[in-house]
Amino acid sequence: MSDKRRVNQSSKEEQLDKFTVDDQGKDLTTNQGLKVSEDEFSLKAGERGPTLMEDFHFREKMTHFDHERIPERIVHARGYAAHGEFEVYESMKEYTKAGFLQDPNKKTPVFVRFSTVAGSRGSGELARDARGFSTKFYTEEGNYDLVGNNIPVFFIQDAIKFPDLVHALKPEPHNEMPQAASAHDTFWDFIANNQESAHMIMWAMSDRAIPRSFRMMEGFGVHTFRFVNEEGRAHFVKFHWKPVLGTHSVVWDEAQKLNGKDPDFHRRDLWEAIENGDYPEYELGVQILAEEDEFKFDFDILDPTKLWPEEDIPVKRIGKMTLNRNVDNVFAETEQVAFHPGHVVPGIDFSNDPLLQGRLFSYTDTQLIRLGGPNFHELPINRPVCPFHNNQRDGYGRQTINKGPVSYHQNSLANNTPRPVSEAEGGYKHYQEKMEGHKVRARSQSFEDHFSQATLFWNSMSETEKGHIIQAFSFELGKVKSKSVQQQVVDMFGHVSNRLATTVAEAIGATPPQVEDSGVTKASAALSQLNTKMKPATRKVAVLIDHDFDESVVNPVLENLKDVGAQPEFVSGKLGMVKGSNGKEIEINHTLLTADSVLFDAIYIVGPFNENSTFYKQTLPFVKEAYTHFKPIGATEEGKSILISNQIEQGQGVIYGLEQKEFSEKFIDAISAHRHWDRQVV
Ligand code: HDE
Repeated sequence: MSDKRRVNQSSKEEQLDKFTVDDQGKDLTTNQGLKVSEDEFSLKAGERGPTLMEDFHFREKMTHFDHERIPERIVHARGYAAHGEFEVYESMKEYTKAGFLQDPNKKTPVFVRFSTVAGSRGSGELARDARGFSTKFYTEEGNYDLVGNNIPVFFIQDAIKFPDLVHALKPEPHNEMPQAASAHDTFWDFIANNQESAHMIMWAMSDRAIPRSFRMMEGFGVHTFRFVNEEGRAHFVKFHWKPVLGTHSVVWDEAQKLNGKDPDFHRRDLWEAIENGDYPEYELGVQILAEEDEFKFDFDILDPTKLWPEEDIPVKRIGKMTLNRNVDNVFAETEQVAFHPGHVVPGIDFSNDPLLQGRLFSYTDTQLIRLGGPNFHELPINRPVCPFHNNQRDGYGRQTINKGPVSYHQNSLANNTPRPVSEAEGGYKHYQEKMEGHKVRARSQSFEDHFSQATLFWNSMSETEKGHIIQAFSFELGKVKSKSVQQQVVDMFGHVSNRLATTVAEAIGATPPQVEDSGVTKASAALSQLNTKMKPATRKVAVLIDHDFDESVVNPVLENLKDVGAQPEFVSGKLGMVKGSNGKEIEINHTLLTADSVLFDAIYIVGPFNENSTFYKQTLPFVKEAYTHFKPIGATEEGKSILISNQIEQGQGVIYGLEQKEFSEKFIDAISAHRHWDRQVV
């Protein structure tokens, strides 16, 4: 058992321990347990002769290797996960009987996988894309999966269109380009011809699609679900995850550079935070709606292209999830975990959202091909922590040894066991919603307004965020080759905002839209990231430093940064130690060859600089790039020359020339602000 595991012992940890093996220090054997005496040379007929068939060790080793890969997920292939726990703040008894939402003293183990949607398993993590946010709660009543995204709405209203959407989004089949990108003809052709996507596209073109960190993004269950209480009374519910660090993003130029400098940027960020003990935290929020209020809104609550404005239906924060342990093995855990929105527990039920209804089929189906058969629930990461018994048998890779002759229901030989359990004893009972209607292939009229909430989103953005959305559209459509598709998209978004569509039309050489926008004037403050929490904690600060740095100034600043949880990392011309003016030694973490400004949240320019040195010459563009990405920059008296050479000393969020205490305060404020959008870009 590893040390990190001891910190967080839970029923799920104990279960995983039984399957966890440490090979270190052990003898090498075959899979049959036979000790192996030689693992470098195959068995040959003579030293220079052919390899022999009877070399079972070679055959076993090679065969296993040949079969190491499984199909990647058709969507959400690139993902990363961690273990943690969830605690509810107070009993939710009034609304739901779900066991894990009753007792504030109970900790429920969770496993969370974050992902991008479009890219392959090896793609860069900073793609402009929605992020998956899937949580498996290992409750005492069975596994509950909340399989959400970091965007609260979706592209389409009916699951039957999902294969079309994904075909259009994925690399084009004739040349398999572009990877992990929506900036191409088929995607935008789909959008223009399936205009229910308008609202989701507004989110996908916004900063939400390029998060700074998995730790700094919201999660949403997207669909309307149902809470059902002990008395059988139901409420509609929407689920939210609210990150304790706030919701923050990078800028698009930075995202593209990060994909080259560190395509693992998001997983590394999550992994390192957990290894450092900076456990990511998210509050679970719910919007609750009485059944009788179902028709009180100007949108249909079953329509997954609509959100419930938080100002109209407040988000009640009901608990907290903490991610506190990295996986031991990415394949066994992250890759083999199988989520399914249909994994529910008593007290949680579905709505008739036609997108959700289709998902309830797709997820098990996909695991059958991906994980190779119907026994994927036996994989350690997927096993519930409560017992499970039924008459399902056999299939590829079956591990359970079910005893006895009886594997059918009803029976007398085993006293009709395993037996169905009444609702009172915890048996799941579907909510008895009254249904009537004709069998039709149709979209409800109440799903036909595609633009009002897209405009609501646009209205809710700050000027900076609107600018980013315009840039994103101009980038994406700028990559589209078909003039007709470009024009169709401009015309479509004319319904959302004339200003948006006209500015984009100008940027891409299309004709401004000739349509009226939706006329919606409402805005929702909760949608703008400028209204999120601003904190310096876990922000990475590149300290550009060299020998003879002024310790009396620098040491207290470094202490102040650490006190608020910011993380200084030292960058210099060479690796090794640098010595301060009073002899203090600091170990350098990066050179300007191994680091880049895009890997940091803030820059502290210390120096001193020798103007002829390579370090100085490389520092100038490093700082300038951070400036153009609106990042906070602090400088010592010696570092000031870099600001002046780059002509950025007047910029917002550029801090220098103050006595130490005031400098620290202002610099920390600048770091908390995340980015300084009012800056003139040089
Ligand atoms: Fe998924 N989705 N999805 N999806 N989805 C999958 O299941 C599907 C949708 C989401 O980390 C697949 O195991 C259909 C909405 C996440 O392992 C597949 C439809 C939302 C993940 C599938 C949707 C999601 C998936 C592929 C339209 C946000 C990654 C691999 C009806 C609420 C889970 C897999 C993980 C994965 C089908 C739409 C979120 C093919 C048919 C809406 C986070 O089953």
